[in-house]
Amino acid sequence: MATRSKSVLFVCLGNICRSPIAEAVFRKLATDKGVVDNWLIDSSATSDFNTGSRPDSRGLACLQKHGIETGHRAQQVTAEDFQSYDFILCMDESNLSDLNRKAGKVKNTKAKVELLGSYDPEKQLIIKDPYYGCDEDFEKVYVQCVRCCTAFLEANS
Ligand code: WE7
Repeated sequence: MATRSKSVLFVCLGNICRSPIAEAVFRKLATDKGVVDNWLIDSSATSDFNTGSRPDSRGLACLQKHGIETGHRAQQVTAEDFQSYDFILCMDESNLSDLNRKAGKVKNTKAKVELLGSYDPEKQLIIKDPYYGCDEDFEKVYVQCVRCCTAFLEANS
């Protein structure tokens, strides 16, 4: 398989809570499987509100607890992303409608825009915004991301 022949962009509202966790988890899983060089992996926001920010400290603590680091800075999804990525995977119905509205303004879109939760073997479709939640809510996001990213990677290997 050629280098970075497949691509996935994880997306949530601000790119500081859920999508940086999903990105870091997917990169770890792909690394452990020895297939990380096949993938372009990134994460972005539907909103520009947090552009340039580091992930939420509670999310960083959660990742660190599981032995994962990230130096990600928040960025907003671009029109080009819909033309270049194979998959744009988001967290909730609000993300999905924002992304589909943005995609509708772009010519020659390639990306499959889907809920990351649609890959969950335990069928929890929505990965809820933990922004106003507690550490436990971030842990729940992490566990959902592990289940979904494992299944997504398996489905695209
Ligand atoms: C969030 C957020 C999240 C909510 N990350 N923010 Cl204050 C605001 C306004 C527009 C866009 C963004 Cl991103 C933010 C900051 C960052 N996960 N979740 N805001 C949120 C959650 C429930 C109800 C309302 C909001 C703004």
